[in-house]
Amino acid sequence: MKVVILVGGVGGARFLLGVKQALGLPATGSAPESPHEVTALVNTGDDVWMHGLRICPDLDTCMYTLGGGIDEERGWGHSGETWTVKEELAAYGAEPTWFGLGDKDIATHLIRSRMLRAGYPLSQVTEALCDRWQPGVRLLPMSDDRVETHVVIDDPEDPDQRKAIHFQEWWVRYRAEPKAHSIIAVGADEAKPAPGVLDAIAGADVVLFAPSNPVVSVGTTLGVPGIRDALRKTRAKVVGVSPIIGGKALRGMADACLSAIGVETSAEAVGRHYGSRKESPEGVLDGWLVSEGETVDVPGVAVRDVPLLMSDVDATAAMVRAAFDLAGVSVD
Ligand code: FO1
Repeated sequence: MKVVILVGGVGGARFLLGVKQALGLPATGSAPESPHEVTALVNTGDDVWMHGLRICPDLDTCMYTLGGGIDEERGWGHSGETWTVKEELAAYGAEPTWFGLGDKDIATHLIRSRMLRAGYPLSQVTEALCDRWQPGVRLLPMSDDRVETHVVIDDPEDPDQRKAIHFQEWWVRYRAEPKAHSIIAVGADEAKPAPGVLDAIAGADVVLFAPSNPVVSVGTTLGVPGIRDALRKTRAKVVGVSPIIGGKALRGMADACLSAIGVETSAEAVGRHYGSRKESPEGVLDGWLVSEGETVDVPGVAVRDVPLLMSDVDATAAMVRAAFDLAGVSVD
């Protein structure tokens, strides 16, 4: 079975672990004999140049998580990490000092930055890095072109002014506290889907939206010209998993982002925001998995409620099986 999943970072990576288990794939490493093909379309709007290095948080989080190298408790970066270079940079007063660059993680960014400067596209860089990590799924950046999420906030130095800061500064330095007046994916309009993205969607047997941030992760990917149309055209069913449980965003900053685009923090509002493929002109969903006990109505979309907490891989795999079922596909 060909499965395509739109993912962001931490939540997306955990969801991919469940996809692998639901398909009987080993947790880490790849299984070339498996009849299943899994392609993750990964958000790159969080990507950022720092200290001369290109950082791709969502791609790296998926690669380390599926490759067995993630720091479980942080959800990003390497396990067993040290921070010597970060301390040295701080000793020089080299900004930004608020971003945690681990020593092992820096090796990834050095290789990526060198390959990008040599002219390799991000998708080929990712393939090269994954050769070591063997995530067992194909990790495709949504685009090889630079798309960066920026957030418009009140200028802390001058509250009468507004300024746009990079998503990483808003999320890491300011903990998403300053109200986001608007969120802009800079470069999205000129971006093209990375090679293989549109073919993967067209050839899929099922497409899933991980319970990632519907604005700055799945939303950014949907904003790459061509991807939304491909999702509306594919013969595969498209089933999303709500990132909102009981009106609360599980992790991260989904509610702060949703209010920036005027969408209420509820499974129903997010489902309607994605929209029905059949009934709305821009809609992309056929199915919507919401949390057990929630009654949600999304016109033109089949809604099912199941336990949605990704408390462990078994729980996540159960969610994935429910999504497959809702899409009318079965693994065996
Ligand atoms: N998140 C933090 O909260 N603090 C950090 O210092 C931090 C550093 C970092 C370095 C590399 C990387 O790949 C991710 C990193 N993240 C950090 C996580 C990152 O900001 C978020 O995971 C994504 O951008 C949102 O999904």
